[in-house]
Amino acid sequence: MSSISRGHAALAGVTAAAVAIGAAEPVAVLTGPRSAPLIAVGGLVVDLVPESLKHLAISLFGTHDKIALLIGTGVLLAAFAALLGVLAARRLRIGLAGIAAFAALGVVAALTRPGAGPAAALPALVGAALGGLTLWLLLAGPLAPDLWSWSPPTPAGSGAPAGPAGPTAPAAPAEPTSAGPVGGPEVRPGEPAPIGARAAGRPGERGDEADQEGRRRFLTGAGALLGAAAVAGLGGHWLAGRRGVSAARQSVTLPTPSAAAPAAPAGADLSLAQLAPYVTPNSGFYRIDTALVVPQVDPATWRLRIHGRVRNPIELSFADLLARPMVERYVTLACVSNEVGGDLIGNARWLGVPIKELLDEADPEDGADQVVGRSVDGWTCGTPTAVLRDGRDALLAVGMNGEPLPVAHGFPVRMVVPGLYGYVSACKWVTELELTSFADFDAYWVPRGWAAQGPIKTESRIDTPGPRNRLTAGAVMVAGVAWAQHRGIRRVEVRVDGGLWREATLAPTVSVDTWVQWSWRWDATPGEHTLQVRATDADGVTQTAQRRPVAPDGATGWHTVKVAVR
Ligand SMILES: Nc1nc2c(c(=O)[nH]1)N[C@H]1C(S)=C(S)[C@@H](COP(=O)(O)O)O[C@H]1N2
Ligand SMILES: [Mo]
Repeated sequence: MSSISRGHAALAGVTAAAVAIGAAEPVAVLTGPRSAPLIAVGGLVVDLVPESLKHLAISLFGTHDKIALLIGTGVLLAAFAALLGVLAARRLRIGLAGIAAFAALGVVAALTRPGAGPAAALPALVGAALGGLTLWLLLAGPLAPDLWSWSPPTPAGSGAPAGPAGPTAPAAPAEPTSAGPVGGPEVRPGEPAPIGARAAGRPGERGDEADQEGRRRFLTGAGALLGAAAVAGLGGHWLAGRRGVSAARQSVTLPTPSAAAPAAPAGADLSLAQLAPYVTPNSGFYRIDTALVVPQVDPATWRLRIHGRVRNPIELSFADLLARPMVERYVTLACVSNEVGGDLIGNARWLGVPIKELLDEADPEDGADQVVGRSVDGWTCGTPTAVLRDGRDALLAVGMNGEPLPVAHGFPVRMVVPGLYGYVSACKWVTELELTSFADFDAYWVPRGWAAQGPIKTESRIDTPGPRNRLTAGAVMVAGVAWAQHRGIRRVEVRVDGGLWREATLAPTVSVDTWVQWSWRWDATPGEHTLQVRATDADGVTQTAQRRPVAPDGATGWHTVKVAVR
């Protein structure tokens, strides 16, 4: 048994891990943020979630679980590192082997990220080398308290191990305690002495002062290394941010559209508190993607390839794209993971080039019924070729509400297709449109249990009143939004307590491609009430009451809100 306490050994392990992760960050500034070990492994986890754990994928799909994933990974890593430190205090080789195993995982994850070059292995390798060095320094090198014959006293009366012997120390004697004999552990012949025990077998040679000096040196060293790891990690993170594309985004001047969006008609926005505004501001627009770090795509080097089963492959630069006639359109984007009543939906004014014109030039072969949009980070979506060519305003968008696309929303170029859920149409950071067939290729979410075809379902939502509002009897404005992109909304109805359906007033809207606000004046009576809403699309099809989950192709059911009136 080592004379290093488990706590100190665990601290050595955690310090080594922190140094490994921290040192990798500045390297990742050069090799790309997705090659940083935590991000690379996290990304691998996101992509590899097996079908049997589909519910997990579903929750990842629809929510902002990225931070939770990274924090969870960090906590797990710290626990492993602590354990590794304890093992390494007995046999340094075990610790180094553990670091090598983690490095291998980091290297594999970084190299298998789409678009990764061999340099992506560097952050994990450099991190592992410095992590290993740290472990040696603290447990066997100049910072190791290997001459200790002292360890913190255990509670009075306990000369026994402070806790159950771990699996790492079967039948090993307790750590030396103040009550126990001063001296080193027995070393069986043929076994190398545990680290930290080498010089500890000579009782009486060292006094308390030297022990405390060794302990101080170890803790100071660990603290300094942790500090250096934090500086390297945060500094690297900061540098990576400076290498981002926000400056490039700021210097983009959007062209004037040759076909401007029709002005939103007066009254399209009822401007009620709690009611979603007709146009969603960029800052409040929902964000859904699998990217653990937002891709930073430099417009100066951006290229779009239109290739695959086409007679005339095309390659465009950002300048080429901006030089083409641009149209501006309001389109309401929706996520397939939006629950009934949910807010994964937003309406924006998009500026871009009609995809139809580019496809006409590329001249797809017959049978190439799928256009696969591919993002710089390898994410893919599959859109029916026919939908992109049927005359709707499917855009390669560069502008959102009068600004260049925000980086998180796909800068410099993304797809926007009215009528289809985002996962089959709205590729952000798009760099490729590949013509293929649905029979030949499954895009990102399809093998993960989501439908290959994703037309948006007719839905409606009550925004006001909310379940927590204090309502008083009398006139209450009930209002919300309804959408059936590219078909349009014909009618919205509201009912109270399962009574008769009452027709709501529809606000004017720009086109069939956006949501519409609706309102209904309710003469509220005291008591508990249930409000429900349903929409009918322009084809005359009424939203179904049947409650279905978001997977595989979008939730259905009537949004229901319970309110109390005094
Ligand atoms: N590159 C990339 N594009 C993507 C995704 C993604 O994970 N990666 N997610 C899609 C999904 S599921 C939706 S709903 C929309 C959301 O777009 P937004 O984040 O701009 O609202 O982006 C789509 N485009
Ligand atoms: Mo989505």
